[in-house]
Amino acid sequence: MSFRTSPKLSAPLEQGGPPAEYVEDVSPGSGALPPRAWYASSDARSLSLNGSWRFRLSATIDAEDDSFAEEGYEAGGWAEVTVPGHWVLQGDGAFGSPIYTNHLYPFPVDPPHVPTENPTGDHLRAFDLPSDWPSDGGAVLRFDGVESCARVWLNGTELGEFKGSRLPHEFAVGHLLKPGENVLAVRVHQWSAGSYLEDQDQWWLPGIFRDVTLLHRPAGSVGDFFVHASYDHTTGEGTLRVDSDVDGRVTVPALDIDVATGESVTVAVEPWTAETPRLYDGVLATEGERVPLRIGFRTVVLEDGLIKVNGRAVLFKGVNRHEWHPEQGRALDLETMREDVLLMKRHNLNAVRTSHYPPHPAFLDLCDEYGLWVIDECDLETHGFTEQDWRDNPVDDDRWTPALLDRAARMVERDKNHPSIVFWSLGNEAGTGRGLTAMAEWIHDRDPDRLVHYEGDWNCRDTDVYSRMYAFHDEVDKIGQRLDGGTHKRRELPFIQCEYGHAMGNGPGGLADYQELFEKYERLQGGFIWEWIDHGVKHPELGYAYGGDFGEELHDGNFVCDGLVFPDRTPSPGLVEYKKVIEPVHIEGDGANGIVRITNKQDFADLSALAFEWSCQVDGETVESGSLSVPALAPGESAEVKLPEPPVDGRGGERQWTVRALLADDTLWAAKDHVVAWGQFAAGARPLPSFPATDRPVRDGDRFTLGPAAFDARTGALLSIGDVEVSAPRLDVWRAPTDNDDGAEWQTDTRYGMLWRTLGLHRMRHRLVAVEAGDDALTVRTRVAPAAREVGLDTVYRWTSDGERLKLTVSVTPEGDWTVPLPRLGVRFGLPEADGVEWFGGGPGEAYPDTRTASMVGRWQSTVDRLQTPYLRPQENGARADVRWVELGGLRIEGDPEFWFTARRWTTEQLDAARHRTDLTPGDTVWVNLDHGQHGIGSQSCGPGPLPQYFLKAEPAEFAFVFSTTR
Ligand code: IPT
Repeated sequence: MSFRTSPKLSAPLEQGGPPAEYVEDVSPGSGALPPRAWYASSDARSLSLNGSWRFRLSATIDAEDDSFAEEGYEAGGWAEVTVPGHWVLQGDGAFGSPIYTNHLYPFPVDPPHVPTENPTGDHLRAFDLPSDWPSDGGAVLRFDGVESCARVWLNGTELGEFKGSRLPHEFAVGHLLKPGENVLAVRVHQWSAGSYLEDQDQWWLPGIFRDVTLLHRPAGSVGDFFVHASYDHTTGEGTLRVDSDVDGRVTVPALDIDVATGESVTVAVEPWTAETPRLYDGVLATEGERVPLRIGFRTVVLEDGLIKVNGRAVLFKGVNRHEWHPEQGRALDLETMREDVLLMKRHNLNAVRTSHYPPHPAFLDLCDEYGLWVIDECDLETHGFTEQDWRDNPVDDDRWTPALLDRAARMVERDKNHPSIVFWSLGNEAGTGRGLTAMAEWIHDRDPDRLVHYEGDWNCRDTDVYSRMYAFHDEVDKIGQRLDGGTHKRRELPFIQCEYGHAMGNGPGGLADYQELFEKYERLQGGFIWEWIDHGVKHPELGYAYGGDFGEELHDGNFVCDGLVFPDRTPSPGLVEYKKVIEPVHIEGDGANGIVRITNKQDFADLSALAFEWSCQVDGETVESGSLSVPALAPGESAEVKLPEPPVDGRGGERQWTVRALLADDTLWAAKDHVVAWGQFAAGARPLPSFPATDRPVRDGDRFTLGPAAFDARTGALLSIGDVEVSAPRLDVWRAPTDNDDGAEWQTDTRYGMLWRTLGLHRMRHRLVAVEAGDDALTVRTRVAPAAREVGLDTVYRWTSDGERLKLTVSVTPEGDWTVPLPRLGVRFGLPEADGVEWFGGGPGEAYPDTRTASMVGRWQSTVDRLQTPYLRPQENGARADVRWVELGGLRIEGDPEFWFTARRWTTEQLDAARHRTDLTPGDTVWVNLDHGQHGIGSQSCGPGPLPQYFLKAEPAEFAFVFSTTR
C-alpha cells in the first residue's frame, strides 16, 4: 500500500468507511472529534462502559469479517475480557502473551507495514441506555486508551478508527443511541503504523486498557476550555482567565470571583507549587453544564537561563513513571495511582516525568492535589530506528507529521488545565527531525505558558531546557560550570537529567554525588530517576516474569525491572536511599560542640510544617530524647541550634546524636510524625574492642583448641566456637554480580562484572601454605587465587583468644598485577542454624559504599529471611554497613574496624545462578559474609559505574573480628 497523507489532525470519516488498510495508514485516523480538555462534569450524565466485554481473538486483521459489528450479531459463544485491560494478561495464556523489548521493534522495520500475524481482538459490549437518559443534546463516546489501533461501531454504524494508544479519542454518537439495548463493537489490532511511534521500553500490551465512557452532551454544554491561572510573585496576585468554546461564567467562591469566560480577573491568591499545592475550587457554568474546576495559580518561565516558577528556580527531585501493575499491566485503578503519588510524596520526591506517554488523566489530578511537578510526555518513541542510523525515522518524514501533531494536540488539549504540568515533552528517544519541530512549534503556540522538553536533540533546537539522560558525574559537573560548549542556544539553557540513576536491581549507586552537583550549580535543576516501578508480570511459577519468560523471540530480559519500587510497590532500598539524598531539610551536626545546623532546602515552603526532635544514643540505644526548637526558616536559610547537654553515661560506650525533622501535623500524604529528614553525628569516638591474647593453642589429637574454639589441626580450619559448629571462615572476594556490575553492553567504560568473571573471581582456589601454632596464636597461611591466572591474594588468618572469646585477624596481600577492583573483601562462613539477627550498625536496610546515605546507625533486629532484598533477578543484596557487632545463630561477632554484614540461606554461587526469586531455596546452612570492603554499585546497567572513590582496590588490608557465644 502507499502512504496517504492527511493535512488535518483527524480526517472526517470517508463515505463507506475506511479501507482495511487503515491499520498501516500513517494518518492518525478518521471519524474522531477534535481533542479537548478532559473533565468530569458536575451535572451531565455519563455511563461507564467498563466491565466484562465479549471477546474474540484472531491471528490476523482479516481472519474474520466485520459482521460482528452488525446489529443482532450473536456473540454468546465468545470469551470474555475485562475492560479496561490487556487481553494478553487475561485468559490464562489463551489470548497470547506479553512481549518485552527495550528499543527493538518486535517486527521487521518496514514502515508503515506491520506483520501479517497481527493479533486482532474483537470486542463487543451491549449496554442498556438508562431509561432516564436525557433525550436532548448529543452524546459522546470516549476511549481513554486503546493499544494500538481501533475501529469502532455503534449499533452497526461505523464511527471511525484511530491510533495513539495512550491518548483519548471521542466520537459523536448522539444520533445513534437507542432506548434500551445498544451494542458497541470495537476491533483492536495489536500492530499498526502507530506501533512505529510507540517503541517505548516496556511490554507490548494490546487492548482497551483505559476507560470507555458514554457522555451525555446537553445542549449548551461545555466543550473545550482552557484555564489560564498565573501568579505574579511581585504582587502576590493571581490572574485567572478561562477560555471556553461555549460562553459561560466562572466562579471561584473563595476568591469572590464571578466573571464571564474569556475575561481576566486579578486578585490576591496563594500560589500553587508542588510544595504548597493550593487549589481553588471553582465552577465553569454554561447554559447546559457545570464543570468543576480545580485552579492552581502559578507562572512558569524561562528567565536568566533558569526554569522559574513563581519567580524562583526549582530543583526537580523526580522520577520517571510508567504506568504499571503486575497483574493489570497499564490498566491502573485510581487507588494504585494514588498509592504511587503517596509513596512519592512520602519519599520526598517533588516531580514526575510521565515517561513515555500521557498517563491516565486521574493521575494528573492527583499530582495537582498532592503537589508534584509534572513533565507530561507525548506518546511518541521511535527508538528502534537507531538500529539503522535513524534512516526512515518517522519524525523526519513529513508523511508522519499529521500523526505527530495529532498526538501533541491530544496530549496538550486533554491535559492543559493541570497546574502540576510545567513541561510538555515531545516524546522520548525519537532522534531528531522536522516532525518534532512541528510539534514543538504547535505546542509553543497553543500554550505559551509552559515550557517544552525533549531529550533527543542536544542542540536544543525545539526545547526550552537542555536535557540529557545518564550523563556521567564529570560531564554534569562541566555542564554545571557551563564548560560543556554546545550551540549558542543550548548554552543559554538550564539543564536537567530527564533520566539518571538507573534503578535496575541493586542500586542505583552514586545518587548522593549527583545531588551534590545539582545543589552546587545553579544551572543544574535536578533530575528524574529511571524509573519508578519494576514492570514484573505476576507469574504462577516464576513469582514475577520479565523479558523472555513468555518465549519471546526477541527480548531484553530483566531490563524491564529497573524501578525504585518492586512490582507490588514495596519500596526497594533505592527509594529509601533517594528519599534521604533529596531530603528537603539538611541536618548536620558538630557532636563535639553540641551544635546542629539546619538548612531548609525547599524552593518555596518555610519549615513551619515540620517539628524537630533530638535523641542521644549510647551504643545505638536511645537514652534520652526531646524536642528541638528550630526557627521557621525560609527556603535556602540555615540556622545553628544548640543541642542539650549530652547525658552522662558511666558505661563509656559509643555516643551519638540523631536529629529528625517530622511532620508537625497530619497532611494529605502522611500522618503527623512522619520522618521527612534526619541527621546523625558522633558525640565521641567508638571504643574499639580491647582484646588481650592470653590463651595459647593446644594440640589435642587431630585438633587444636584455643579458648572456646576447636580447629582441624591439619588444615587449620575453625570447627566450632563453644557449642556452635561452623563451616570455617575463608577469604571471600566474590559477589553475585548485580545488574550494575554487569553493565549494559553499550556502556563504553570498563564493565567490571564481566572482568571479574573472566578473571575467575567466582572460582578462587585456596592453597594451604602453613598451619602454625605459636605461643599466643594459631596462624594459618594461605594463598587464594583463580585457576589460569598468576594474580593471587596472600592471606593469613591469625587466631587468638582471651580465654572467653576468639579473635580472627585477617591479613591480605595482593600478589601480581591486579588491574580490577575486588567485588568484596572479607570472610564467609557457615552456621548450622540462625534465624533472628540483631546488630549495632547501619540499618535498617541494605547499603553499599555508594548507596549508604540512608543507612542509620542504631540497634536493629531482623531475621535472616528479612535481610534479603528480593530483586527480581537475584543478585548481591542485603549488606548492612558500618556494623560494630552482630548476633546470630548463637554467636556475637564484633568488628575491628566496623564491617559489612550479610547472611543468607543460600550460597553466593546459588544466588549467582538463580534467574528468578523462585530459583532460590533455603539450604541447611546460613552463609554469613563479614566484609572489610565492598565495591561500589554505580549505575552502569545504564549510566556510569561507581565513582573511583567507591572502588574496592586490591590493596594490602588487615581486619579483625572477635567471636563469642551468646548461649
Ligand atoms: C533510556 C530510555 O529513554 C528509557 O525508556 C529506558 O529504556 C532507559 O533508557 C533504560 O532503562 S534510553 C538509554 C538506553 C540511553
